[in-house]
Amino acid sequence: MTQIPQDRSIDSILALAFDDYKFISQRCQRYQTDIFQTRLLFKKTICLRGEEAAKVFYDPEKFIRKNAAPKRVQKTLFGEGGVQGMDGDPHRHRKQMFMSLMSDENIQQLADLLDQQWKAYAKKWSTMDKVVFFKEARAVFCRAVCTWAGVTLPESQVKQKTEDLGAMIDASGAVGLKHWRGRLSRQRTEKWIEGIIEQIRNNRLEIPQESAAYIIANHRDLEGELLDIHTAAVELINILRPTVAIARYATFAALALHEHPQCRQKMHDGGEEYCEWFVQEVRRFYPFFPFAAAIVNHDFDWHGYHFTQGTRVLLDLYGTNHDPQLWSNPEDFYPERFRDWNENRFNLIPQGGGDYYINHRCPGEWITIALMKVTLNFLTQSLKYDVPEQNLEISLSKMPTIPKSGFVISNIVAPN
Ligand code: HEM
Ligand code: MYR
Repeated sequence: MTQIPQDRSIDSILALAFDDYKFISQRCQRYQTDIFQTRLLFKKTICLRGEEAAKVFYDPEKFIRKNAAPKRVQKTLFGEGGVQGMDGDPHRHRKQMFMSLMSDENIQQLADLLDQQWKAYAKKWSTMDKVVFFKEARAVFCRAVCTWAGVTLPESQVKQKTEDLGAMIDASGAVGLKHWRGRLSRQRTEKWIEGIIEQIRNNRLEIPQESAAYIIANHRDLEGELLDIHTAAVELINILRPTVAIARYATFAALALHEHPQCRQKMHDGGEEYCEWFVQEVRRFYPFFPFAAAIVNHDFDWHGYHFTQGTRVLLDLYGTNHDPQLWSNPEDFYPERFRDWNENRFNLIPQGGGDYYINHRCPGEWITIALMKVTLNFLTQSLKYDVPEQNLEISLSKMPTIPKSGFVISNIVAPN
């Protein structure tokens, strides 16, 4: 057996562990390896990067997810009792519930709702001096997804609900006040959504049978039981929160258009195909979900290294998307790289890898791509705006990160 390279530079320093997108890849570079061992959050942790690593990481025989996410992430981002921490047949059954929402027609409906919201917001912005695009985008996505999912969202509550869904995301890698704000936002949101589930079950809220809220409220587990009300709420929030999270990619896309103005013309000339490359490049290039976590299910050997049952393993998603062995000039933003991309399930993994139905790969990846396309069409074909002087720096030691200014736009002209 080869000894797994050891990194002793830190021992469970939370800030470092959860606060740097380059944490894993820098050490891989330093030790000339795609695997090393360290201590994070007081536990021995193996860090992996790259396509081969992703292939083994997504073998459900070798890795499980129960208790893989730190409690602080469960209390804020994921919730407790949801699909992210499940394994085996119960996981597959729960995952099927999410995948059943992802038909082309359903996704198109959400895309249309988002387009309507963008255009309504553009009208409002045209009466304002300037707006912070990221903040506005969150409300746009929140309104669209609540309507789509069958979740009643009174006008008076849009601001609070948007902030709460956003705060859960912002808290996921944070410590201190931001973390506690995220916990509170989750508690408040769970209470709200539990009420919605209850209303659906008591026939006090009539919503379409194909909507997410209806399907989740009526989902039965492998024993034929309805989900308990808290778990149902956690899963419905697992639709709402990540859709609001797409506002971050929308902001990165707007930034990419600003920093690479030649892409606008290409978007116009290149149609659907170029737009798709652009979306993929935004998802590859910008830092968002840093790594996925799992636990070794039973002892096994891989590439001469020994993995011991119970060890926590992190797969570097951001690092794999920037792996020089997979991507030429990975630090360049270059949508055309997707013209002859050697596509497989383990090389472009901003939303996880492997199989949607069997693994923990994000079931919302098609929604994400569709909604980013709507956003790009809106930004390039409908909206006119200026980008004033501002601090657009993206800190890689903040998780999750966003351009410092939130991307301010001004002199906005809405489409007719
Ligand atoms: C899982 C990222 C959008 C629902 C995941 C995972 C990542 C991810 C990295 C975990 C992969 C793993 O553990 O192996 C993102 C990003 C998004 C996004 C960056 C864009 C903003 C969405 C959307 C939805 C969604 C739009 C639903 C409408 C979920 C669910 C899981 C998941 C339910 C858990 C799947 C499972 O455990 O089997 N996502 N996601 N996500 N995502 Fe997303
Ligand atoms: C979602 O809401 O599920 C999708 C987007 C959330 C991104 C959050 C990024 C930071 C996560 C840090 C902790 C990861 C622990 C496994």
